[in-house]
Amino acid sequence: MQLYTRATSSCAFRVRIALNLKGLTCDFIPVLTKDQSDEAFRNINPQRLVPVLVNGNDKIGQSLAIMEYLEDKFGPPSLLPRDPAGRARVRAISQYIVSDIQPLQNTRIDAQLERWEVDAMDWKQHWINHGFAALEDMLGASAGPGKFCHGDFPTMADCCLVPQVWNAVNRYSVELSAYPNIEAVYKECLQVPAIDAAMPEKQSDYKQPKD
Ligand SMILES: N[C@@H](CCC(=O)N[C@@H](CS)C(=O)NCC(=O)O)C(=O)O
Repeated sequence: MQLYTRATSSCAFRVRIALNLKGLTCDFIPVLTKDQSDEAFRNINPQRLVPVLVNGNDKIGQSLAIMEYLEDKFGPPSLLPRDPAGRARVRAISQYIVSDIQPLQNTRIDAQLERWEVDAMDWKQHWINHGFAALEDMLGASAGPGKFCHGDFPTMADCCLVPQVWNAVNRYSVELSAYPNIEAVYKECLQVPAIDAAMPEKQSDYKQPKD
């Protein structure tokens, strides 16, 4: 398998965690932001986004779709709980981060904010704090016992939470102590070797926080 990735891409970071948690080996192909608009990369992903996973004839974009593919294609450990309500909860947390929080910080948004002369840092802090307020409540409500987003094992929701929090803290100086549930799960996740190995700083193409 190959993963088109970038060390500081939070979306690729999700998939790196999922691969590690499932114990799957994969070659990483780093993609620079400036190369994503090239014709060559458009042939790999018409959306011009990372990540993209290639497994033989299967070529899959969108981090959630990739994680669901890994879940369907390969065996345990599973990134989803067994019960329908638990699976729905994990997917809801994941989708909230992937669809409602992260897109407002994306590179293409950045470029347009610059054209409109909007303070990008202020924008990002505002929308992350807005998203984290609800995420904090989601983690606190009906979670049942457990150290992670859902229960005592990392799930797809943790694969999404860790990169979003890493970005918030390391790039946008968001004060995590305002969100004790998020902070507790994040700290727990950092203790997991499979998650630690996926951190941006541990990647061969890590240079500086860019997107
Ligand atoms: N919903 C997509 C989002 C992918 C995405 O936004 N990737 C970012 C890096 S984290 C990217 O390639 N951004 C380039 C751009 O905004 O043009 C996913 O979950 O994979």
